[in-house]
Amino acid sequence: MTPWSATVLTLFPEMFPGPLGLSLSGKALATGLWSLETVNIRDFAVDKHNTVDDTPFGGGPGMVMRPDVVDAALASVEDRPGPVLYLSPRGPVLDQALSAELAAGDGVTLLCGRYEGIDQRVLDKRNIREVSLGDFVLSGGELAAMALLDASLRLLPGYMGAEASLDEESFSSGLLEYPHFTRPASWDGLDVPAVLLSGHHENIRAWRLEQAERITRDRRPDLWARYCGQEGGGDEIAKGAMSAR
Ligand code: 4GY
Repeated sequence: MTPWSATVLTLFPEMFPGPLGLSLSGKALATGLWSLETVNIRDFAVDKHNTVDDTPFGGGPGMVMRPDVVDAALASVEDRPGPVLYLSPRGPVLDQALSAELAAGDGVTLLCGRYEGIDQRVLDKRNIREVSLGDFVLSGGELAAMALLDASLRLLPGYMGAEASLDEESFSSGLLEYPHFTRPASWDGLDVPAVLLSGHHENIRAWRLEQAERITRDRRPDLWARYCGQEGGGDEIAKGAMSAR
């Protein structure tokens, strides 16, 4: 089968696969569930010094990535499947819905900026979507690209071991996760909630839903409001999401 295709345009291809080469994502890469191609933007430089940046028009600090170089790099991967995304704090924030949408497609191309960013004309000409991880500034898009990839990769069919299930976790339900416990049942004078030892699956499901709702209400009023406004009643969604394996 064709692997899910990740293409990353970067000035630092040596950063990849990085952490994505380890653990489940590394296994999935090795077994061909997904493929990774890095494109070194510097390979598309046109002068003898392989220049990729230049000073900003209008003045100010730092350097800007040259439109001709970045455009040539993008032209070299035009036939890759999926959308082209530019990792930038200016974009809408990545969420589980976009991660799932990307995972359901054939792949993604990620454009990683450095310095002060990329000449706006390339982004405009190619109508490139921007996606943000949140309201902070990284030194470059690479770490954000890895995080975005990780969030989609783990949703690929066949990524998880048989015992692990995604559909009762945080965000598939619109709720934050309920608390988790493992052995020993009593540790350091702290006991695991008795209901979890009861073997009463309906009570366990109800307790977990109640906990997830309380934590979401207390910590993330924005998620709580959305959850309460969900079509067809939150109960059904939550019940499905919280159902025992
Ligand atoms: N936050 N979410 C982010 C970022 C680095 C200079 C523009 C973020 O996604 N990416 O901070 N990226 C900057 C580096 C060019 C992107």
